[in-house]
Amino acid sequence: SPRVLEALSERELVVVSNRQPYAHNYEDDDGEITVSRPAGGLTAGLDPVMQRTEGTWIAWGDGDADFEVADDGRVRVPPEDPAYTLSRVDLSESDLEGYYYGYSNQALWPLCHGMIYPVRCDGRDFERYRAVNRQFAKAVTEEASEGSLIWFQDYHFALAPRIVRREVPEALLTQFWHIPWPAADTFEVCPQADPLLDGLLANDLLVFHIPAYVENFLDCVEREIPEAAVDRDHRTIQRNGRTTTVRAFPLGIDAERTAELASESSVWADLAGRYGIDDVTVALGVDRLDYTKGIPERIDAIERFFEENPERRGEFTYVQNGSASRSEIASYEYLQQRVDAAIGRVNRRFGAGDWQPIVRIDEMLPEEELYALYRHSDLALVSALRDGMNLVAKEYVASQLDDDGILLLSKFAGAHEELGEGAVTINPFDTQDFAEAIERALALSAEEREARMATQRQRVGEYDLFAWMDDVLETALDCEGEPDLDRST
Ligand code: GDG
Repeated sequence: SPRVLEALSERELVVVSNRQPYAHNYEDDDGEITVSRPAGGLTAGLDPVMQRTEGTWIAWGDGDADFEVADDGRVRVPPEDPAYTLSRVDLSESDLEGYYYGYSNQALWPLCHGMIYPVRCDGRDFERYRAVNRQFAKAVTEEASEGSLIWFQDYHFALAPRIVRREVPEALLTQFWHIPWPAADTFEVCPQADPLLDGLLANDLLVFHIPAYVENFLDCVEREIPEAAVDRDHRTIQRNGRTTTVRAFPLGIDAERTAELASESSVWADLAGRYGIDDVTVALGVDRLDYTKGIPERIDAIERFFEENPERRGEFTYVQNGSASRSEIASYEYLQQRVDAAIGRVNRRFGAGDWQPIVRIDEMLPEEELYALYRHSDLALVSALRDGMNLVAKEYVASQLDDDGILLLSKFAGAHEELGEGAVTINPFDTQDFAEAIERALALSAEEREARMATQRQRVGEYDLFAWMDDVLETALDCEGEPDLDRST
């Protein structure tokens, strides 16, 4: 909005995220440098804002790959038309192990998804996490002044706001938490609960995807920090004379761009031929291979579906697109083996001739192919056991230019809040009902499919990435004076 852009022309915007918006890679053979484009939704969405406001982006990055400006880790981006500064924080192997693979992904990730079994809150990892948060905070304070708006992304930086607050007390601090916040009796297993909450409460504004996570967060503060005054009506927390406002704004996607990509259907024929899915009904799953996404549960439901609907064999294929993720961690390696074994089992059991019940695409697809797949899939299966939002659900909807697909959506994904109306809702833990839901979805009439998808597509188009960004930034600006208590949910 004009107000946000005007405000940001007067104060510097500093974004802090683990992943960097531009990566510079040396080509091995000729020593030439290639630059990869912004990866993924939020990064791609923030990039134009950064370009217009001349901000600074701080992220983990390999200092060796710098060009143009070396030594201090700073680079001007985008390379062809430099508009803002990318400042990279160089991390050692042991930093990464403790901070990223350790505390972020073995303590906070499972904990916030309510999965206690894989949680490892090792105090040593936490010390690395703290040290890396200090390193990022230092990079922030080198850039920021009292007037800056500092925007932390995600669970990698729960401690940095407190450190920054000490150095620049009057800066405006905000954080977006991309994953769920768990119930208080889950969070309390964490031995570092207090410093984590203390770090987050240094923000003026803390944003989650949906109201349930806000409520959980307020419960945790009430339970763990008795001296904090939690105002349930206004969703604010007062402590030591400072206020933290806590809000829910569900992250959106660039729906217009998605529709453009999906309309580019020339790649479909080639892709469908390559994977042998040209003349079958296609159900699609797209996930990082993560135990929160409910992939084995989905394959069990597919197996049950073929068991109970033998007439579907030979004419229905489930396509699983998923690249390996965080493989260094044992629970991820185990998941990958489990998924491989399950797919092998179903394909051996039902496969016949050229037809495969499950087609596995384990490479990272170029965007135009992913969007062709979205557009041409008859069903999308999103079966997360817990998911902060799940952008795949929104990307599928925004790609349905003919309003003829159906989204099967777990009620445990944040996206269900907005897309539940129109989706076929599933509980991924209920294999029998999940299998029947696939059959129910296939039986819907064209009119019914169209009505459901049109409702969803309207929502995703209206509350898109840019509407979301406006809400977050405007609310952050409001936090400076009296918070505007009416704007959000
Ligand atoms: C976290 C939260 C929250 C996947 N395969 C390919 C590919 N992708 C892209 C998708 C999508 C993204 O990866 C995955 O986003 P999700 O939202 O589904 O999941 P997480 O990675 O777990 O993200 C989640 C999100 O943060 C944002 O706040 O929604 O709840 O867990 O954009 O398109 N992209 C391409 N090829 C692939 O093969 N090009």
